[in-house]
Amino acid sequence: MTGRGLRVAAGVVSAGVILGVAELVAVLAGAESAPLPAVGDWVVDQTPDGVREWAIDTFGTSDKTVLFLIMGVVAVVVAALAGLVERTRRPVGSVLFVVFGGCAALAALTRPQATWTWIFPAVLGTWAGIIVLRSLIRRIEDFERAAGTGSAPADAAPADPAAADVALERRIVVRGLVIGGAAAAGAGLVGRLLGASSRNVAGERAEVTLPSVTAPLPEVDPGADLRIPGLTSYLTPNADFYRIDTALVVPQVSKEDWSLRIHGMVDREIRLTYADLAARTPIERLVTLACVSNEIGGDLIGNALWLGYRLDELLAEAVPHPEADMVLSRSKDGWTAGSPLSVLTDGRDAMLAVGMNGEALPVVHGYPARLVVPGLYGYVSATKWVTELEVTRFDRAQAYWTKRGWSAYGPIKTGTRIDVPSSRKSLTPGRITVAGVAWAQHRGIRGVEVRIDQGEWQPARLAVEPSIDTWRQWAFDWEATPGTHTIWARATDGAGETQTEERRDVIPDGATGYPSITLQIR
Ligand SMILES: Nc1nc2c(c(=O)[nH]1)N[C@H]1C(S)=C(S)[C@@H](COP(=O)(O)O)O[C@H]1N2
Ligand SMILES: [Mo]
Repeated sequence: MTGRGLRVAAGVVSAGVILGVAELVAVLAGAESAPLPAVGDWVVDQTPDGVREWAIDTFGTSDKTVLFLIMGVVAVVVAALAGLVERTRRPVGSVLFVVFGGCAALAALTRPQATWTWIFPAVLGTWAGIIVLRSLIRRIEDFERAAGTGSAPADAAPADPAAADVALERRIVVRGLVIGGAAAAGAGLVGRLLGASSRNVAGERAEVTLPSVTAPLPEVDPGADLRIPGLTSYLTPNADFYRIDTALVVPQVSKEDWSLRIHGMVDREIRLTYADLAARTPIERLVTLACVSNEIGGDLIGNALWLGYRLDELLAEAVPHPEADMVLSRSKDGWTAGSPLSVLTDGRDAMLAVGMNGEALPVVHGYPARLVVPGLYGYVSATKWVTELEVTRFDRAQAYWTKRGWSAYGPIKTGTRIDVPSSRKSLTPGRITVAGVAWAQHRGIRGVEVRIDQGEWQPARLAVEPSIDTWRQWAFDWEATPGTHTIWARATDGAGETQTEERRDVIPDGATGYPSITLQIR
């Protein structure tokens, strides 16, 4: 390896030391305070809407992985550069580390849940990285002098570099690189493992016994599932439930530390602990959650049995002021949603949920507590890891996505999806069952119709609807004829309103338009 190659390696190893040591310090300070998650979170916050949508469009739910990959590449390039420019007497590379380390510390400080201790991972990591960089560069300069290359001052270079010296100096550098690299990897790994085990709440969650409900729901009517192969099941198992959130590191909130504060425009501020919930009466409800970013035909929608506590009761105890019209819910990681106070208190089963399909909430779905509001898209209602309800007004407060161009109000639009048949299957003429799900949460589904090509709209048969707050399965038997056919579907809600045909994108308040599939029959 030449002096250049060794310098690049020295830069990368030292940057590794920064990140590794930072991970170790973050065990004490908090996982999200480490440079990668802190900068990643900051980038997510600052990304302009256009870029954000492009990223979500292009990478879908792997957008977080892509972000970390890009940050990794940037880190390696900056580190290599720092190694190349560092000199014992002109520590330009170290200065570069200080600048980037400082940015990481600032990014950590701007996180909503940050305390001042959040600067320590980046600061101590950078300090360790610079020590390693300086010591490696000293050895590389010795090597460069011995090899008679590089920019080491000529007066210090031996007049006649002996080949043996060069080999020896190189070995010293390589040994330093290996030790530094091992230390970086070791610190990073230990930091990650310790961090994961010390804060991880998966174990505690597994031990939770949900409260029993005095008025349990009857078993879900088997008629809710048409049992057609390929058709989405009425209840979505937790493991298959879509996940959407801005959290790069899943918040780990212990029920022992959790509390919910209801404050703002209220007569009586309330703080509830998890233990306090035991004295309250829980309810159990079937509710279909949907994401405003769900495209026509998309799968960002799922149905579960939620167990929780009525929000109207909780809010009534706080006594909201008559001028208040919004509840700004806030999560442990600082995300916010703004829900109309009127919707939360109009008698529908808006709840502070602690259970999902008979288990404690999965950690990614908001353990220990989240909001579930029938009829509102998740971005304006379904706050996971919820810790605060601030009673306020729409003209005073803006929630996370509203600041980024999405509508302040997000009632769920009536929609439907065609699940079967799959257009990838080879299909032959004869009877084919077309089936899917339709939803109009809190209004219910009165009908679904299907149209083949430019034919008449024909009614589909409907599964049992156990609750107007959930989706409803439908099916249509079609006598398929040879050729290429396009099949359309549309739903009508419980109020008799049919979904609009007009195709609109998900931003600002949800996609519209009829779903369709095109099939080859032969
Ligand atoms: N803390 C937090 N809660 C959140 C979000 C988030 O980014 N952070 N995203 C919301 C959005 S946009 C949706 S669609 C739902 C998704 O809930 P799920 O991941 O349990 O399906 O959570 C909502 N709650
Ligand atoms: Mo969403």
